Amino acid sequence: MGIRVHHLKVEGRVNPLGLGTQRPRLSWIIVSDEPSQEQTAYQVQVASTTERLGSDRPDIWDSGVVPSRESVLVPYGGPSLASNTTYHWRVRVQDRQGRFSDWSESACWSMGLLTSDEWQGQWIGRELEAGEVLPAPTYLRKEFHLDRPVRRAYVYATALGVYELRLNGDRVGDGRFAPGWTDYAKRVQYQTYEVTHLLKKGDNAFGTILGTGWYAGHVGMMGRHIYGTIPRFLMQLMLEFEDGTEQIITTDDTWTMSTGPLIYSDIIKGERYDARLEEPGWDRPGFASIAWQPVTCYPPCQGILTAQEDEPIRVMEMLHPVKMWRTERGTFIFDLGQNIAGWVRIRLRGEAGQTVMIEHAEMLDADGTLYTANLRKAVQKDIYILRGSGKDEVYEPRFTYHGFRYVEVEGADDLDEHSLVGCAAYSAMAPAGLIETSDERVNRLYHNIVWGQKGNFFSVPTDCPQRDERLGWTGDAQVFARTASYNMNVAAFFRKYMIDITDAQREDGAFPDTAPDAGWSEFKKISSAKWFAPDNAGWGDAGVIIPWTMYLMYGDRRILEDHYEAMKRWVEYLKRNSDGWIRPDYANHADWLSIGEETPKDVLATQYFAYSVSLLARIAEALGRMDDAATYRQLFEAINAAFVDRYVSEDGTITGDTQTVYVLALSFRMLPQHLAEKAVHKLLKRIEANNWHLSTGFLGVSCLLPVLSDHGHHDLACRLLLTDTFPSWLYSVKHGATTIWERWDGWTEERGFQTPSMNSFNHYSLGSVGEWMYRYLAGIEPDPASPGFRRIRIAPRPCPGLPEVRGSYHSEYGLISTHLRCDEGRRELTLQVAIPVNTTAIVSLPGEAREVSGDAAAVGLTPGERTYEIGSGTYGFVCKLG
Ligand code: RAM
Repeated sequence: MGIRVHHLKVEGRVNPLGLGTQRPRLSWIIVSDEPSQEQTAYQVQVASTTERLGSDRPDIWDSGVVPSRESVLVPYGGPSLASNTTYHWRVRVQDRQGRFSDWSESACWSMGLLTSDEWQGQWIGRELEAGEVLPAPTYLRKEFHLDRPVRRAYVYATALGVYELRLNGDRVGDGRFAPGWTDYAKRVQYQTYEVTHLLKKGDNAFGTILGTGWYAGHVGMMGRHIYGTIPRFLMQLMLEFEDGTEQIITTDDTWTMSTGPLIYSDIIKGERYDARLEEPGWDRPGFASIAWQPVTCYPPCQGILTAQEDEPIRVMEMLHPVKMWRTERGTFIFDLGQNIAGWVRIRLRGEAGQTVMIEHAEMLDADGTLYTANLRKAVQKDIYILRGSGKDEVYEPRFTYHGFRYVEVEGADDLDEHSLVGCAAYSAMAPAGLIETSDERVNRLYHNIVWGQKGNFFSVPTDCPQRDERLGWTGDAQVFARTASYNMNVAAFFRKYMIDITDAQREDGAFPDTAPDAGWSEFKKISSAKWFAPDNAGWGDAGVIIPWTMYLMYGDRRILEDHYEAMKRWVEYLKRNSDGWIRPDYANHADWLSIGEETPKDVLATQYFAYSVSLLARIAEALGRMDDAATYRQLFEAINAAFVDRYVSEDGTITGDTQTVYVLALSFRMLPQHLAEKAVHKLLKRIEANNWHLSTGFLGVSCLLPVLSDHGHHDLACRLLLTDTFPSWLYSVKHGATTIWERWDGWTEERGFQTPSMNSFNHYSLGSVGEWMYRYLAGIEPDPASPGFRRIRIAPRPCPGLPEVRGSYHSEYGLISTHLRCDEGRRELTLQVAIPVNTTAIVSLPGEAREVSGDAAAVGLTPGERTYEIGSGTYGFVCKLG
């Protein structure tokens, strides 16, 4: 078989609808049976129909044969793209021997509404009654008649609030919580749906359910009405008939509204649904809507309407209970066996008016009841009132979600294991990586990390899914971004989140604590001015760290370009707010939730200052802005000098003497060689003093194991990973955790549950060790000089106590995999490696290879390390260990 091209993507997504960019970037994956194969040229064609694409002359764009190795994020270079239009494309590539592949299958994308004046509809909704704290969602409907067959029908829709759109009784699309969370005063995302197949000649009807969502419902601990008080909906159906004529149907004053069975549905406060109030047929044509009222129309919204380009939230997994029992109170408790974010779908039967309460919790208390003390003001209860039809009734909530593993159902008769399933909902990111080792505890930890992501990547990266918080904390997101991108494809997710971050950037350049800011900065002023500074070290820095991480993992240069000015403003802000390059002792979160050691805030803030500056220098260089790069490199040196002068003694002690001060100074390369060696020694002393346990919090923990592995102490890194006594990662695993806990001591054998006011059991931050597992155990890493895994570093390190590790990662070029095995006496190591077409890798082994299968060229030998250069294909190495 020759070379083949498949898996075409546009802006990182398969056949995306409603793009907002004029220069979408195209990617494809190449496969071949031959080793060391690569692309030497490509040709892209774009046409308005698949027929024209198949013809000799595509009518939109033909790139011609372009000599190039680029196969990821190749910008479209044809004429400008039109609103509400579908484009079909295909690609073929030339291999090293000059042979062309066949044309790929065709793929497509469509453009959204590119200018605001194309929106012809009006925002519609319902005036709420005074005092409606948990207002009833609004039901909206509109009938329309089509007298000609339809060729193409696209809907563009959005809400200030959250909406579910239905057409002729069917749900349009499978997204939930549309339009997603942004700072609605600045931008509102709209969604694009193809609905041709849902329409019919004759009468049709739209139905929409509109809830408060983040816009008008409760957000975090800040209460409700953060962005506005009255939810509204905007929609536009663009029809193209077979006869070439067109028609637009929009939201306007001809729609009618009512309330329905949803009594309330609030992200933080749960849902109440009275099935007796259902009006069957309300979302179909021919419904007698006598009691329905005219809608209220509202002026255009303040924020710009922008195409949603990240994945929608969807129900991604369904979990069947692993256990169920009846309590003495007559309630039923179900255990899903996994802590998730989402809700349940439950089947019930009973009398009309019978009230069933479904309560959710992450843990059970010592007495076997649900542990809900950690929810603060969140209400994780959904209430369903039965229709009582004598038949099964299936219920699942709509505009609320919960963080839970256990479900208690009260008020229902005769439930069994099959009565409910857990629906895990998250932003629909494609899975990317996998780690499997010979130690089941490590595998569980790995899955807990992945579940931490599934439970929290919900339009924004939230800290937790259960208590009244669920905010887009920037610090959490930055420490976890690299792990997240190994686990799943988060390119589009973080592209969107970076816009949230820059939308929340203050005029003076300070990046926020949470994005969207969601009134947090105002709220914190009132609640605790001292503790919450606006520009927290390790939090605000997310505005630089996240784009850099996306560039490394996906080769996405545009995210650097788009946010370059914002990043510069952040660094300039830090400069202005430093004193002799030291960040003064101001309030910040420090090394949040560290255990037993407190890192001084000024030390940590100066370290992050240096880090942001060093990354900005690298970003400037990647963008070819050499003057800026030189300026920031110099600034980095100046900060380091000031840091050493102020905080580092000749014997390597850094002020604070915590694990984290050493870890960050080493990770951020702030120390000259002679002090770095001493600092490593001091770090070891701190770990030893803690009886070989970690003490790091959110910030220190992400760098702890990488620093140890990079400075000759990989065995200690492995030891910390495999420790299961308190505090450690495996401590929670040993005690049944299925997600990453917020605190090392969220629950301990001695003291049970801790600090209920802040004790989430689904908080991904301490799971940032996932990055180390991929980089050092599986040994899969992008080379920063050729980002996005175009050039790969393969350097798995044998881990004492972990004889076998398999790792894989779906890069934008294709699948990378490693399989490492050590024999019992740790005398010999075997490694299998596969890398995709159009990439190369440097494989580093801890010694000379005795056997090599595949065409690997030995390129280097340094003490204790042997390196090989490989092209695409599969390789095996057998290597003697020292
Ligand atoms: C809490 C959460 C969050 C953290 C902030 C500082 O609200 O633990 O994860 O980022 O504090």
